[in-house]
Amino acid sequence: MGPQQLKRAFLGFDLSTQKLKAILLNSCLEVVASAEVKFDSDLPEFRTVGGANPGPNKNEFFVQPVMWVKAMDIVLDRLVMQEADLSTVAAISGSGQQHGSLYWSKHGIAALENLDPDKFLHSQIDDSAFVVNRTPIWMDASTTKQCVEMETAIGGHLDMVELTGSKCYERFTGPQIRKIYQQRTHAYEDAQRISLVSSFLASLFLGAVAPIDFSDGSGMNLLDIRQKNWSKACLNACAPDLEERLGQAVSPNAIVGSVSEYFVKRFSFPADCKVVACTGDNPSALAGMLVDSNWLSISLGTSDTLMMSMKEPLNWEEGHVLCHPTETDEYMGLLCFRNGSLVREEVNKTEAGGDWQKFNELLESTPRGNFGNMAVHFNEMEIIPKAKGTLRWNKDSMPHPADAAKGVIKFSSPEIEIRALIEGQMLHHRAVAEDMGFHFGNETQILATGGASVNKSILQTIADVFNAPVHIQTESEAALMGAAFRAAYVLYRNELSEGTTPLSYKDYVLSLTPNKLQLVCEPHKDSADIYAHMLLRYRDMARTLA
Ligand code: ADP
Ligand code: XUL
Repeated sequence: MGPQQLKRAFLGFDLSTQKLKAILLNSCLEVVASAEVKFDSDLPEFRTVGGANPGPNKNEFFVQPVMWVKAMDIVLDRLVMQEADLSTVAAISGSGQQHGSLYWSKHGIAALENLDPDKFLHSQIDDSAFVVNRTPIWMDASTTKQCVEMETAIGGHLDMVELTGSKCYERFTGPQIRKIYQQRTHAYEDAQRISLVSSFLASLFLGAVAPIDFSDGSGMNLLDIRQKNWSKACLNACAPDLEERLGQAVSPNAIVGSVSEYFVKRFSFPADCKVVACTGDNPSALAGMLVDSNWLSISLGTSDTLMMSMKEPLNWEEGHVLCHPTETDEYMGLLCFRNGSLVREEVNKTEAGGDWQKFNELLESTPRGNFGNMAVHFNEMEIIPKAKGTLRWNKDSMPHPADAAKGVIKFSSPEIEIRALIEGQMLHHRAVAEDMGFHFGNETQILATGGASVNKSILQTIADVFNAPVHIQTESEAALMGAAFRAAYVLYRNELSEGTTPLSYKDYVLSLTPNKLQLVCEPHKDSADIYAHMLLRYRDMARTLA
């Protein structure tokens, strides 16, 4: 590395459900600064709960996009207050919660292209920048009708799976766009461009609407994941003149341009600082994990997600196959469970006064298997299976229709409630992963990331239920790290002289920084027996609710 390269830094962002976080890495990919803005507490004027606003109708959830713009103003100021030297940032990339869609007005695009460095972003990219100022996000499950219509139009759900890697899911962007087109036709017609949350993040830095990348684009039911371009059949099934609103999709390994003058003048970014295509939070987390194919990644954020690499796209009837964020001829499998941290938080509040330490003491004070007490908590409509409700069974409950559906009203103690919740969640994740064909064997290793991965008692339950060792990384926020690593890697590839074979993403990152994996929990010897039996019972419970 030359002296100039030694002074270079890389900036990553994660615009997730509950917060916007930034991280600055030096040329050895070590963290030198970070800052975050939590939507509920730092921006109370938007009245979000867990980063989202419930909509007027059932199963609707949205965000006012200007909240995210304001968060960007604040997070950049917080980085500057830490004396982060932004004049050395050679490349930026980002991760965004998947599926959400933003609808740019003509005025909004003009504002983005002509930002005045003396003013905040949010005073220029305000409500009028978007024709829909209640942007639907991934928690929205209100588009069942549009899902059916899109699948029918292209020949059924199996064709949708074959083309786009997923059957139609309510939160996926295609059905969401179709709902806007049907219910707010004028707004759709006025929308000049449509961004995903990730490409919106890139757009802010670029000073122009940035392209959508293949990997996050795979969460829309619109992209042909093999051809890596928009499927005409899906576009036609969704809304008219959609291709011009989406723009051409690009590889996640693309540089989409340099930062706009606004960032050069206001924050002293170098004028040639590159903006690397931003991607979805789950692909970005996979990029941040740097692990082999025998690893199952479990992200415990607002949603719980399971991720794995795939050489070939399998046709999963449930779950999702996405274009891989770094190995562009490969794929990734993704299972998303909606009832993750927010349910754990709620039970923590009612059973342990909101104190995680107490929650853990109670969890640890009960034996594995919980005396046969088990629970399913689908507080909001779950994604797989599509079911809502709570069900508790004790050791005597039987999978007979009358008895099963009723279950037990409440368990006899907080510790039993807590263990039933955590074991139930993890049994659910394991059952679905197995149904998708993921094989758990002696070689299986688990990497846990996301907010709840700091909780060792929860991780021990994961090790036991999955009967596999659980590891964490020193930096628990894989999506954020993935964003900054990708910025560095894509710049490296771009600067290679012609004819040189680039290192793979993983080899490049690991040549600069070791993967700081830490083994935190190993399964207990009796786990395989205990949970094999519970897994069968769990399947009966989930079937009862579905
Ligand atoms: P997202 O990326 O979806 O915005 P995070 O990955 O930041 O979310 O995770 C946030 C969640 O982490 C919170 O909802 C909170 O419940 C959970 N969390 C934070 N600390 C703990 C803890 N000690 N034990 C369990 N969960 C925790
Ligand atoms: C994935 C999904 C969520 C969001 C928010 O399909 O809906 O994981 O990406 O994290």
